[in-house]
Amino acid sequence: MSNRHIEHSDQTCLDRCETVRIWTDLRFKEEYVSDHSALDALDEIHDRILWLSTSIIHHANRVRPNRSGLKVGGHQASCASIASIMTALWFHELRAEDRVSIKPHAGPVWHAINYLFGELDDEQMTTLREFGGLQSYPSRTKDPVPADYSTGSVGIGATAPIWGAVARRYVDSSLRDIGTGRQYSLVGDAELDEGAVWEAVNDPGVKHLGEIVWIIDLNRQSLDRVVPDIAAGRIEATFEAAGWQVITVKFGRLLEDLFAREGGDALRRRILTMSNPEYQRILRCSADELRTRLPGEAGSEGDGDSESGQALRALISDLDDATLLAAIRNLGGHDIPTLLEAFAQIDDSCPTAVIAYTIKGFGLPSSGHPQNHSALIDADEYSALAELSGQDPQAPWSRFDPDTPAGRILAETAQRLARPEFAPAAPVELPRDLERTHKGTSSSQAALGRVLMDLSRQSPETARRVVTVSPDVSSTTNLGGWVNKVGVWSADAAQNWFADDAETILQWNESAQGQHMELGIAETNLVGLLGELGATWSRCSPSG
Ligand SMILES: Cc1ncc(C[n+]2csc(CCOP(=O)(O)OP(=O)(O)O)c2C)c(N)n1
Ligand SMILES: [Mg+2]
Repeated sequence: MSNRHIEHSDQTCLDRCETVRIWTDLRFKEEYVSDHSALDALDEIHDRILWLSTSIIHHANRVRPNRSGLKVGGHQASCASIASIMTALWFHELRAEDRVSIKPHAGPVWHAINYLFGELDDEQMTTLREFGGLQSYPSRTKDPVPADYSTGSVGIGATAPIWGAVARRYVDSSLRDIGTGRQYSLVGDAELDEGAVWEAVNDPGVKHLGEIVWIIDLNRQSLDRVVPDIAAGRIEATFEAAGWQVITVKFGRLLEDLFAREGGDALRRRILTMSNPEYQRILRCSADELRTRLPGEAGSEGDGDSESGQALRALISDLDDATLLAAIRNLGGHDIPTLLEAFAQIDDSCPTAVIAYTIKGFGLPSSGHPQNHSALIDADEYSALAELSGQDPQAPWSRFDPDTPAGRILAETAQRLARPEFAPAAPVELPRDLERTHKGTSSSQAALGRVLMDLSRQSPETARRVVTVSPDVSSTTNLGGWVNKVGVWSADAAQNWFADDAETILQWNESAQGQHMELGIAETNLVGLLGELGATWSRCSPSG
């Protein structure tokens, strides 16, 4: 696709936002301008994805017969939070050779995308959490369309593509020319509380993996609460300190446009300095309440009687209710052109974290409410959403006509993302006997070291398929001989400064041809890397 997809119409942002569909708490219905531009088509695709993902969960909980009466579940608010990010990613940025790990609770968004591509049929859309049906969390083995990465345990899916990238590079440099592609993680912001995330980000080898792109859905909400701090600065600094590029997508075009007006500085300062819980609270306000709360009361943090409070009041008094409500929730993670501009800045020479500000439940009645994690819309709200989306609540599954702009983007994307058929390599013949008789007592570690050395002598072809991994215990687990023989794998070759030192027994020769991988004392990283190396047989197709 070309840049035309991020071109705006001739209208100013504000005019445009006044006329296009404004998602608020189902209290406003604005017709959106269908000017047949690609941008409008992307908006339309987003709206359909929001509708379908909400419907998948709605059907499982409120329509499908439920003999046990037990809760089925699913997370409409978590899906709504990331639907725009996934629309921008899939329908503009993603390539066939890329791989994506999707935040667990966004499974239905991904099912909706697969449905639009025609990879799922209407009946499958009614099977969320049924035995053999669509999985609530993306699965490589249990979903009808296999996910690139299985996710579910919060925090673990975020790091999997790092180890997937290492495993793919290993295969590419050592065994089979499979190229590379970006490795995306779509990460919930509360996943960053998980220690394993920082264990992986800080691994010294990771800063060399330019194919890593994390897109963080910064909705400031976890399961139970609004995260108290404005933590984005800390998150940005932590990624930067680890050698990552950081791109922050904070505001959408409507807010940016307001910031440029008289009183705009005061509005920006007010939004930037209010606490996360206060911001979430004002997302739940009517336009009238906003007109009082935004400038703030005298003596409060946002002092409405101060000069800036008055400027802010004057600015928002010029806005009609719908625009004011749209503006306060106009965060960059829901503004597709802003996201596309951010994606265009990704520098593939180092890992990237795109921090996208979003609203949990965007476009749903529970939008921004601290307790919306498991909230399900009721039948009336579903009907209202159907009306807003131009959809039929009785027949919710529908795709785009191929002759519409959205249908054409769908077809182009399906073609772009098609992956070639992949035949796994034939397994090598394993030797039955390494011709060693074990005598006496010895440790299993010593036996492992000997087996690896014997293997490299008796069956070099088999040994070429062996990769060892250690969290800083190679020498103490008797891998020294093996490491000396096969070398240490590294994305970048490094000089061995002790190669000429007579006292050095363990030779640390790093190159992309090495077969031993060394990590720091970080056992979750170890398990993640082992898992991805073990999955290369099915992942590492010639398409990358
Ligand atoms: C290891 C682990 N701990 C706890 C949970 C329970 N849990 C599920 S979702 C969630 C919060 C997720 O918040 P976030 O990642 O920000 O996603 P959001 O729904 O806000 O997009 C928690 C704690 C889990 N699934 N896995
Ligand atoms: Mg969150």
